[in-house]
Amino acid sequence: MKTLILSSAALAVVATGGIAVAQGGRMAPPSTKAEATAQAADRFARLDADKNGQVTLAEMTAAREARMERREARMAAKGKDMPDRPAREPRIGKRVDTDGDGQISLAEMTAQALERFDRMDANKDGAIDTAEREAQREKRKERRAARMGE
Ligand SMILES: [Ca+2]
Ligand SMILES: [Ca+2]
Repeated sequence: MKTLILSSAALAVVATGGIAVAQGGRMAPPSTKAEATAQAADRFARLDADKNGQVTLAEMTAAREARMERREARMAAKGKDMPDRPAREPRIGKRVDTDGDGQISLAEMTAQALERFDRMDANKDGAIDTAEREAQREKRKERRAARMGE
């Protein structure tokens, strides 16, 4: 279970490539499109604090700050300091905000989740199998190593 938690935290970092959306950090990567859709809906519900059906940059920033605080509390409970990492500012990327209104709708968030799913689903059978998951994990490691080396 521990590795699972770690890998979904890593996924959250990767996800910031498109949108700096807060992932809970406890969600396993989706195995099916239905799961990917459900996770997008979950995430959307968490982010859309005022429940108006749009996620604004302010809502993303608030979610990010809450996440950082939770992480800091978790680290403190273990007697550790937060790793000194440059903070990524939340932003609403054009890749997810496809209608360009500066907010993210549920449809936009779902579309992005499915797009990511399709990228992982190398053999296009509509499911992410272990091999595909492994491949994704490797890619993630490489990308992270590249970032750290910057
Ligand atoms: Ca909202
Ligand atoms: Ca939009």
